[in-house]
Amino acid sequence: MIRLDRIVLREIRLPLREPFRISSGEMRERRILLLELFDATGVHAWAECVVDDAPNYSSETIDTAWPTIVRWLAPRLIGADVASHTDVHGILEQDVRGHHMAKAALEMGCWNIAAQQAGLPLARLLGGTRAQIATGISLGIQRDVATLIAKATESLAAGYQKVKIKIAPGRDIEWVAAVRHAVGDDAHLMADANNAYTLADAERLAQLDALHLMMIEQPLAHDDLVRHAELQKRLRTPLCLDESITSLERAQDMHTLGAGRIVNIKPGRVGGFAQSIAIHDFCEEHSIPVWCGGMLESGIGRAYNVALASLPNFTLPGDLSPSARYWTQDVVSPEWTMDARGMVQVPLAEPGLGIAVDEDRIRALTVRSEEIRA
Ligand code: OSB
Ligand code: MG
Repeated sequence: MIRLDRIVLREIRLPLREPFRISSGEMRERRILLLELFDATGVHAWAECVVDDAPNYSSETIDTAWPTIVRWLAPRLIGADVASHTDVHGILEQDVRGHHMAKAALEMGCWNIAAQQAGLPLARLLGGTRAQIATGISLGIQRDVATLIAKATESLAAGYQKVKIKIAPGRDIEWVAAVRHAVGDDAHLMADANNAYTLADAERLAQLDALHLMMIEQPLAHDDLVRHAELQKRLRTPLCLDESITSLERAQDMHTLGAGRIVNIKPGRVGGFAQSIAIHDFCEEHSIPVWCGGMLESGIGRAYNVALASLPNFTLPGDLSPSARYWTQDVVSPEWTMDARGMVQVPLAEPGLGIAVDEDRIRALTVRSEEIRA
């Protein structure tokens, strides 16, 4: 049983080591929303809400998630007896539309509390079976092709098992072709367009077929399925949906319509772990591979993603780069690392997240905080 008696929200700011540019915007510094959940039994959980400053990935931002948690979501949990962590999704979903990332942060924090109460590593509570996760890198849009080639080459040399190249009109076929030429036919490459195209671009996108990519991620609108289905008919390369898969039902629709053949699961985007597992299970039943996406999380959010990615149908490398790819210093210790084969270890030695949160550093980085009590 979970009974929260206090939740603390904090905003910290962490500059990215290098700007991260996607077709819909650029991030230089992350405004990170962290939550601390205090259970009446004395168990305590850090959680991360994966919103950013701007609504260019989803409609949520840190400035929508914060008041939504304070006014609408946290009051449903604080002081209430919640029989199981698996009930939290339904409690938060009831008559509150959208706000998946805000809901997910609370829900996943409750799963962490339940894991600690059960004495289980979070990965085990989720049903994870892997002890290490294959990792890919997501390369933002670079200043020129030469820089992109250099980064892709370095990434493969460092052990990354997949290189995802962000594309946009004018920075697509030629750029990806140049990388393919430089790294050879065996390297695992994919492209992510973050909604930069329309169906009118189908012929152009079909030129990517010649580059035998693992997949093309979310070429069309963030909420589209029907046009992706039309596009998939015209491409040999599998489409992978990210933004469009906001729930189990959307994953089912993708399958029914043929709108994609792979799913990028980001727990924040779908409202937390219960939906992530439901999507994972549905995809497994229908032979649709999944992988865990990222939202430039701090080491805290990364711990949740790594735990999720240990489930059996996460058969493709996740966007789970080590801390040093993003930050000069992370907020967890030890920081997340990857071995020379591109593997990240799942923390299995302790209950819960299994990593130490650097609370002093978080306090020092906090630019605003708010406490909600019963
Ligand atoms: O589309 O997957 C995306 C980051 C922010 C918003 C959207 C996306 C991304 C990434 C980053 O690709 C992946 C990572 O966290 O390394
Ligand atoms: Mg994406």
